[in-house]
Amino acid sequence: MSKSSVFSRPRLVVKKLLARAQNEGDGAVVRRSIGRPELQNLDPFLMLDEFSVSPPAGFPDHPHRGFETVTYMLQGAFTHQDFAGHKGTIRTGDVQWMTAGRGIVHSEMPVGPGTHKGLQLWINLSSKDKLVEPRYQELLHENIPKAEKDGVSVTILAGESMGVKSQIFTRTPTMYLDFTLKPGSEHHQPIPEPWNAFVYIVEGEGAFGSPDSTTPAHHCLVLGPGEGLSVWNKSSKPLRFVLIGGQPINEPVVQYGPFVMNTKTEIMQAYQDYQLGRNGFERARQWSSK
Ligand code: FJE
Ligand code: FE
Repeated sequence: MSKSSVFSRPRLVVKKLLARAQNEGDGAVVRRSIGRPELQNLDPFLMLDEFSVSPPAGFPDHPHRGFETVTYMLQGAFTHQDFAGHKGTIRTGDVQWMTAGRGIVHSEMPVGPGTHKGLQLWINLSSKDKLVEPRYQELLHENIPKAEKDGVSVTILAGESMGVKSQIFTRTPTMYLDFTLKPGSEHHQPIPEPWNAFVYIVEGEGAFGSPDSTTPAHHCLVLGPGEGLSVWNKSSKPLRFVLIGGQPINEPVVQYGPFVMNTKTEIMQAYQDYQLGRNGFERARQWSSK
């Protein structure tokens, strides 16, 4: 018998949701969990998409303002190009942490044949950070900290696990952990008490919060309050999932597609700035990706 939990107040699953495939961008397919009508946002998170894209599909030229996008490749490669001349390719295991701040216009397209897969997370910025200068943090797979113990391996994109810390700077305090559990293994991960947190299952199946009920891939599990998450892999196959947590911002969220601000007036301003090429969108009018 597996012990029930090492936490006196374990975080239990309060909401379970299947991320069904839907079309997005230009011919791309995404499984959206956070950001779908039943789960509009989980402060500070606005969206989590598991994307699956084969050329010529992709996410052609589009703007962002007021939040961060975190793109984590699971398979294949994606090239981004933006209106300020930034260009880069991320491959399996690499991560791009983009602070859109006051404004980015970019394209995100797969490179090479086959199916390209990954996760894109949108993290809100607090009102004081919404109009910061855009910034990129890009990490190659080999430079992302990892830890392993007793059949549990973890890649630490943000935050800390098993005594290992990420160097990514998160304007909104965030943890982003990618776990793989071998059959028969278990893990108990502390999560800061006031934070919201959720799990997205990438592969296999696991028991989350309590050992008696299991959940398969492509499900999102919202965690309730408590000290941390206990997880068990009681199946005969590896279990891979991401655990994402963040400090709530507790401010009003007004979203219009790729613009996320605090008020309707600010949204109208963002839309106008984009249309007219002002306040951070100066390069938007004459630019297009190659
Ligand atoms: C977007 C429609 C979109 N999920 N996952 C509307 F498709 C997008 C968008 C993405 C996206 C991009 C990648 Cl690389 C991965 C994604 C949606 O680009 F921003 C809006 N507003
Ligand atoms: Fe984008």
